[in-house]
Amino acid sequence: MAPKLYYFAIPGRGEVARLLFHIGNVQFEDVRIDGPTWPEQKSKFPFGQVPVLELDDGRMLAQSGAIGRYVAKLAGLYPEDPIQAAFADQAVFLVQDVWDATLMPSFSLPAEERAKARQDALAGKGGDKLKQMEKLLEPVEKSGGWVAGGDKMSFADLEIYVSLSNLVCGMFDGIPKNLLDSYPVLKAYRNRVAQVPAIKAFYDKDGEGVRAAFRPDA
Ligand SMILES: N[C@@H](CCC(=O)N[C@@H](CS)C(=O)NCC(=O)O)C(=O)O
Repeated sequence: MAPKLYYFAIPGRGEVARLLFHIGNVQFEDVRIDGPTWPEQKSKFPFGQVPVLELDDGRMLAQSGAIGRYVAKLAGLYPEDPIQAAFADQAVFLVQDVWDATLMPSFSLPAEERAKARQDALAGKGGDKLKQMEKLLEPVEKSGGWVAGGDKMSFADLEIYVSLSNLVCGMFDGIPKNLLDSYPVLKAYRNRVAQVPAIKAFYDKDGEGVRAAFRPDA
């Protein structure tokens, strides 16, 4: 049996694994949970959350970071060199910092206060984190290379690409769709990753709605 990836239909935290399976040409079942059926399904997952990868022996692997690294190894997108793997992780943890500074605090607020909280975050700590990401990616973008170093795209490039695309996909009030115009390095890098043929092919097939923001030059 091919592994089953459980997540909602949105890109969210499930998209990196979906892309890794696709790029690596590794068989999997993309189980897209229908929102209204979630409450009755929640308890079958280890921590009551998704993404979860059900392995062929029935074991359930939770946590997007663990799933991403496992599937990256299957797909050949996990750096073999330990230092490159560490730089890949450095970038992924910075992605988490960006997310924590721009969006996470707003989720605990009432819906009508979220847009303002996100705008304030972008003007403060969230914007600072995005600038740090620009600094990290500037030499990468200049050389046309990849964030772990070496000459090969890794799962960390996908993590950055997916998180930037998620950020501007229109799902989060207060985060403008043209946010990356203010971060030209991030914009250029995101667009370059989006042009990788296997990634472009994925969104040529499944690039409607919020996934339009994952296309090249979105
Ligand atoms: N640390 C977990 C967080 C997972 C998480 O927050 N999942 C959300 C969707 S993005 C979820 O399952 N929400 C439904 C719920 O908590 O009931 C990961 O990275 O996988």
